[in-house]
Amino acid sequence: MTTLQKKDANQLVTYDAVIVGAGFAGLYMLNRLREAGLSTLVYEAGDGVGGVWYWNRYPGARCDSESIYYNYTFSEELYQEWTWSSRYPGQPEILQYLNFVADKFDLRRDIQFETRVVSAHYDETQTKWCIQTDDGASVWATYFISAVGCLSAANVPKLKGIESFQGEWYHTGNWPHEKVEFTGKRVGVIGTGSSGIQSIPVIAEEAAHLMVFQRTPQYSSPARNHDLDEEYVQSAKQRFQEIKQAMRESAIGFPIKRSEQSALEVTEEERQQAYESAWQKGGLIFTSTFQDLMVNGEANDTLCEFIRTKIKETVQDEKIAEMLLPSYYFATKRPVLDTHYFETFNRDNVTLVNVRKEPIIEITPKGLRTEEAEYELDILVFATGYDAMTGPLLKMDIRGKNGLSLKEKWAEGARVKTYLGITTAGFPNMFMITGPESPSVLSNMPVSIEQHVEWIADCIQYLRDHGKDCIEPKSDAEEAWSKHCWDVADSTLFTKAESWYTGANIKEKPVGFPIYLGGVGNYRQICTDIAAKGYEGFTLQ
Ligand code: N01
Repeated sequence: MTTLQKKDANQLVTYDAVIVGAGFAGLYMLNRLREAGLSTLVYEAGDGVGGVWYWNRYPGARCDSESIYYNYTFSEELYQEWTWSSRYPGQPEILQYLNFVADKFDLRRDIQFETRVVSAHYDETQTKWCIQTDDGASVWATYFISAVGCLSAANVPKLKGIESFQGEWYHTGNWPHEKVEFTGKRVGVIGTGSSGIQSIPVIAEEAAHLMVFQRTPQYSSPARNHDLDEEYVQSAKQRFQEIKQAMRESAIGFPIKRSEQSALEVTEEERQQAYESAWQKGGLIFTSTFQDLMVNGEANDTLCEFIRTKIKETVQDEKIAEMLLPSYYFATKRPVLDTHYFETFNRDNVTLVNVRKEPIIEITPKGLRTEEAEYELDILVFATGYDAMTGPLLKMDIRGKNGLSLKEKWAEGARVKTYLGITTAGFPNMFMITGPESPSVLSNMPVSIEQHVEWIADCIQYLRDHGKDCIEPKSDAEEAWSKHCWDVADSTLFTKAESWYTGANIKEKPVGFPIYLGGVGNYRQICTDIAAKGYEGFTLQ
């Protein structure tokens, strides 16, 4: 559905702003900049809007933020017009929502679909970005804005022999638009993160046999999804302003109050009651049950043990239950919500393989070989995650002043460096929506996206009002922000696990912690204060 004519390579058009990506972030950024009167173009690789919700069509794909909070809040009219059907929105419904938004605000006419940005180079003499796309065309833009998301660079492990596989294989983040037929098939799923755990119970229902190749067992708890009743929906709509404000001022973008008690200062019975109540309610609420779960290993262990007991109670075969017991600190890898995940291992047509104990050696024409056996498969599903946060940005060849590439800049130290997670020194007039070192993936994404979009739009307005051509963070401000970001993370348990949060899931990637954990509300205040001080820490020219 390409609505814009692709530009001829010799016909260089100049835009005020070019945005990469037409998901939650790109759509709202476009709307804001258009309202401000900027000529704006969005490039989108897919043939429709939706971002991650366009690509992630795997069976069982569903968001585990509750639907009444997984919305834009910039338009009350939009909030009132749209009605979700279930507690957690399924992928098809989120995609419908984003299409509804695109139609309501007439966004498609400024989006060029089926076009991937391959490079963006800053030209110091023109103080503009030259952006090149995979159709060989180039355009100029004053502002280059990434809305590529944090989880859009799929990680397909480089396994020997993949090209020889005679069956079909898919990555969950690049799933076909047509239904994949599992009936009567021998299916293998590699990976037990959110995508694996959502898809495994659904595939098991259909497949003749399902092999689950697990490297690290996960703490997963019941989502307890259900249809929403009319009264609940109406009550949320009536409380729009209250919900909006509470999300914006909260710790992680949800209007949830965290307990002020330590898990270690209550009795064993009180602690079990708190965990049982959270387990029965469902949702990502465990870390709110006590204030010290993410900073105190002993406190965290009490929750880990609670969930391990639940797994043992659910899985009938003791040996399989044992294989499914996680041992890292809860939530230091992204906690998972499921619908009948552990119950799935009670089925006769499901086999669990521990690939930590018997590592995968290669993919063969017939299936997959570990150090102990060859497993014959018709379909192989890679639920193996993403090169997160920096991966989507570094897929593009982004070069700032003096030809410095972003890849080189972020490879030079052990850690990524940004100022506020929105900008990075040496790359003037480049903005990253939910970039590394912002709250991003450890917050409710639409809330964080709106905050960044509004901050960026206000910043551009400020530059225009003050006759400035460009903005760039100072190196010392960036150093201080990156250090602060790391110090906050390192005072928690989050840095103690090997996870995609730290980059440990990608072999050649420097390990760090490019997520700001200081809280969504606090972070918003920091960004607002910096803007109010005339963009403190930035050079404006
Ligand atoms: O990816 P993951 P995901 N051999 O990285 C394993 C969001 N999301 O797509 O833990 C064998 O979490 C890997 O093992 P290990 C959400 O933020 C949200 O599931 O590295 N195994 C792990 O088990 C989520 O966290 C929703 O040892 C290999 C799995 O693959 C994020 O996206 C739904 C391997 C990858 O898990 C990513 O989730 C879906 C190898 N070579 C996603 N390489 C909802 O809102 C990797 N693994 C519900």
